[in-house]
Amino acid sequence: MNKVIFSTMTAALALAVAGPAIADIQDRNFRVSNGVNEDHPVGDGIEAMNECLAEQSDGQMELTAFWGSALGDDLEATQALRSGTQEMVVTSTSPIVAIEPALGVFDLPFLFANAEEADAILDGEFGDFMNEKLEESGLVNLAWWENGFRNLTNSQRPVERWEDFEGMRVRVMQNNIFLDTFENMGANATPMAFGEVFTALETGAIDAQENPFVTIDTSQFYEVQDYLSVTRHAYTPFMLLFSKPIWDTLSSTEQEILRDCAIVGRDVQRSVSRELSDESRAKLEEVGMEINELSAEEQARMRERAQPVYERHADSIGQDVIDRMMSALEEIRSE
Ligand code: KDG
Repeated sequence: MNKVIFSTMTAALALAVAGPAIADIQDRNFRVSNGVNEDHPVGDGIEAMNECLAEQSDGQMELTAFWGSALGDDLEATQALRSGTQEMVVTSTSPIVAIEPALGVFDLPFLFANAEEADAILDGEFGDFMNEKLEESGLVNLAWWENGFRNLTNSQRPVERWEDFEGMRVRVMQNNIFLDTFENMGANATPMAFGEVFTALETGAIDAQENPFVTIDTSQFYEVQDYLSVTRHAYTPFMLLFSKPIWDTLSSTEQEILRDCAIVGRDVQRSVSRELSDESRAKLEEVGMEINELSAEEQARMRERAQPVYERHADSIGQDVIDRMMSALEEIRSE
């Protein structure tokens, strides 16, 4: 008889402990949008995050993804989060500087030398500092994912020196720093939402665009571009943003599960992004793009040419933000 009482009490205690956690989780289906296509590494990150959510919420929480700007471009989707009419978006930082100008620090040309630096900055104190700013704008950044190092494609000629940009009609993200960077090189820069780029290249409305190899591949830009110049002129992070008005209605258990699974998704997304980058570069050569690597000397000349952009945009970004970034980078580089 004692054994029955003991096992009953144990079961009751277990339920009492687990109960609040399960009760804290409701059936949730969060919409997440992005401008790239599902075969981009963002798709792998979302899949990994969904598996984690299913496991941690006993199948009660899941993401439904919308691709190719189906719910609007980066800025439109992010505004929907702020108004509480959409739950999540995976967006580059660049188009969101209209909401949080400090994000413009990531657009400064040649800021990061490699992905390791980017990870250390984004996953460290600087990333937390930026996340606090984003929350003031109604956005919860669950994790920093990877868009990647950006390279130029065009339909006119190889770009081997900054002077080769002269007169080239280059699409840039909707961001004054990118606009200034390419105008400063002599290009005719046109700000444009990502979802419009393929058609603009196809019709000849623009000559060029710039994105990581993986995006050039998965968005089929190789079908309408002949030349790929490896410039690595900027590293763009992705933010996995959640609507703060909706976030504030979730239980702490649900919020913790979302944060944990966003990190699981991040690690998969970054890993696939870096594995696929080399494969995409090889594929772009196989399908006939003429690829040139900027020499270290020419990259240094391009970097030097771009320096005035830092001074011109210090006020809009915030000199304190730039100083914080530079000292964080200096610390990483001295390790
Ligand atoms: O949603 C992400 C994409 O739409 C976009 O940010 C990709 O780097 C990009 C670009 O050039 O707009």
